[in-house]
Formats: sequence, structure tokens, C-alpha cells
Amino acid sequence: MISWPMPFLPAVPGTGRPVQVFDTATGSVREVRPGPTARMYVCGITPYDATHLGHAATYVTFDVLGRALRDAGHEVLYVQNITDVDDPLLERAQRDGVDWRDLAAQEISLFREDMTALAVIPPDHYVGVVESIEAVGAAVRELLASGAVYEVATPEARDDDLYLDVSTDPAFGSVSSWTREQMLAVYADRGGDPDRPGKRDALDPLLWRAAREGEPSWAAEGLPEGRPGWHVECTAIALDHLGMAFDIQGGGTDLVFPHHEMSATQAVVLTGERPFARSYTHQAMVGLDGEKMSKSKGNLVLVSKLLADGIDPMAIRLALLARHYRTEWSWTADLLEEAQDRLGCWRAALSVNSAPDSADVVEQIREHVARDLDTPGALAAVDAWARETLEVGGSDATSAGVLARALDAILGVRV
Ligand code: 5CA
Ligand code: ZN
Repeated sequence: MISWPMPFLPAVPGTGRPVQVFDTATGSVREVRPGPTARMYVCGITPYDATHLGHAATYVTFDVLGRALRDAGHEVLYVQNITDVDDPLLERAQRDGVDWRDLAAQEISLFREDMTALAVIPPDHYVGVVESIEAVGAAVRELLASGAVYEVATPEARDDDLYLDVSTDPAFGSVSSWTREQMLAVYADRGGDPDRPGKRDALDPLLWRAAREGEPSWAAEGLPEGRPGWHVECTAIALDHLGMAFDIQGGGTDLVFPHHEMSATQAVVLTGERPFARSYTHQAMVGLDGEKMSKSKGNLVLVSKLLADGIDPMAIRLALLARHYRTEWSWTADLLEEAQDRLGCWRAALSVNSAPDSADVVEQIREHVARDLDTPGALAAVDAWARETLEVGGSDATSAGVLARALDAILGVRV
């Protein structure tokens, strides 16, 4: 799948620090420690509605992580999927009387525009499920061969559905560390089917859904005509492009269980190796008026709508960066106003002819970002410099230019 244009990354003097992020699996902030190439997988959109600020927060967070890793001297190999065939997409297309492929194409195209406007660095591999049926089918076949898969009688289809037996991974549960009760409490709301008769365990995930009348399906070698379950798409795409033990598996906290738990278990059972990812990092949920912003709730603030209203995309980006990624927060009009004021102040300060030295503030930005992506801390450091510049002034003719390049390269904020 085509992604979107790479933004220009200016060179910044010096090098960033080793990057630390919170790892959900160990419950601690840890240094990422990648090799020369950091490998990152971030779960992409299900394209049935436009990008809201919660999605944008997730992709901007991992964009900052990628930028911090680059600043610290690593190459970044970045993979993102698109869930371009799944129940929510098919249901929305049916509700609206449109072809599911057209709906997906339209929303993916809007997402690309939003990402470009927000200066998000595109993934190296932007991979849809529909174009990966062979790879996903191969993963399901390998799981079948390992004996970890069983059939569940499916009277409404010609063939049976295939499920993974989670008890084949003794370490099942190690991504979320949730109790069985916690898992069961959310499973049905997050795409699972705990009450499906015929399953060995309520938590076993669907791997391959046999073709139903009126649903899209594909013939994959050695499997019944059908389509992939949700979690195995990310297992297969990540393994295909990154292999096991990649550095960061990312997404929102709504994916900790079941999605990242199941993707990891499937990969472990399939390869006989562990871990799937060395770090699982999650963006806290962004809400609107105290409720999680979600397509299914319909309480969305859309990036494309703000852009169409003439809001500067860099103000949207600054509003997102003003909250730490591990803190839940709700979007309000005040936040946007605050971000617009901040952008105006930075612009004024960065366009003076002479300013105070900025080497120190560049280092502070690096330090904050490398320490578990403390973007609010980084913004505060720039605020202090901007205030000093506007209120006291300085005598350095190059410092504003250097800082502007650092803001662009490390925070993705073009002033
Ligand atoms: N296609 C799957 C992942 S394989 C999916 O979750 N799609 S999504 O469109 O629902 O979400 C896209 C990304 O945005 C995911 O990483 C998800 O965790 C994140 N996300 C969804 N809602 C929010 C929210 N309210 N706040 C922050 N991040 C969110
Ligand atoms: Zn995913």
C-alpha cells in the first residue's frame, strides 16, 4: 500500500540520548536498546471512519519515538498495518450502503492526508490485510501444522472456523499481565467471542473465518475459503517485515488485551521463539468530555474537520504533544487555543534577528524526549526560551535557526 510523503528532516548538531519508554509487559520504563536499526510496529487504522484525535495522538506519539531513535543515531524500520477487511468495516459499509472496498479506500486516503499535515514520518512498509492474504494464510497454516489450532463447527458456512488454543503458549498473558477475570470482562467488547459454543477456552481467538454468504473471502492454499481473524494479521505482517524480537510493538492501551496479547502468543506458538516484541508501548486513551473517543461511540473530533476549518496542523500537533502519552486526557477547545497561543509565541521568538543561546534548550528537548517521551517537559523548555527571547532578548544570530531545526527534526513541529 502507498503510504504518504516523507517530511524533510533537518540536521541538528549533536546526538540524542539513549531512548527509554514504558514497557507494558514489564510495567517499567526501560531503555529501548535497539541495534543499529530499531524495528517498530504500530497497529494501524481500521478504515471505516475518519482519523480522530485519539488515533492522531497514537501516531504522533510513535512518530516522536521514531524521531528520538533517529536522533540517537539509529536507523528506524517502521511497519504499520491497515485492517482493511474486518467486521466493523463490513458492518459500516453495509449500514451506509457502500462497497467496503470503496469505504476503506476513501478513509485510508483521508488518513494519509491527515498524517502528512501532522508531519508524521510514514512507515517503511504500510501493509493492508487484503494485500497480505497469502502471508496471513501462511501463518495460519504454520499454526495448524504445529497442532495449536482447532475447528469450531460453523453451520452457517460451508467450512468450519479455525481457532488458536491459547493453552499451547504457557506464557499466555505475559503482555498484559491481566487476570483471567480481567480478560473475560473486556473480551466481547474488543472483538472477541467468549460465548461461542464449541470453543475449548472462552479466550481462544479466531484465526480464520470460513466464508459466509455475502462476505468477502479468499482462497488461501491449505485453508478453507475465508478471511483472516484480526490478531493474526498483525502477527503475520510483523513477522514478515520485522521478524521476532523486534524492538517496539505500539498502539493505544485499548490494544493491550486482547490484540497485543493474542498477536504475541500466536507469534510465539508459530516460531517457538520469544519474545514477539522486546517492548510493548501504549498511548493512553484520548477522550472527548470524559468518554473514550471512539468510532463506535461516534463522539469524534476529526483531524480532517479541524484542518478543513483552517486550524494550523502544527497547532493540532502541539496540542497532542502537550499531554504525556501515558496520561489519559480529554480534548477541549481550550487545549487547541492554548496550542495556538504557544505556536504564535514560538513563531514570534524564532523570527527575531538575535536571540539567547539555544544549545542548552536543544539538549533539554533531547533529554525530555529520551526519558519516556516527556513531550510536555520538552514544550516547557521551549516556552522558557521563547519567553526569555521575547522579554529579555539575546545576541546570538544563529541560535533561533538551530532551535527551529531541532523542533522540526525531534518534535516534528515546523514553526
Ligand atoms: N486496526 C486496529 C489495530 S490492528 C485498530 O485498533 N484500529 S483503530 O482504527 O481502531 O485504531 C487505530 C489506532 O489508534 C490503534 O493503535 C488504537 O489503539 C488507537 N486508538 C483508537 N482509539 C484511540 C483513542 N481514543 N485514543 C488514543 N488512541 C486510540
Ligand atoms: Zn494490530
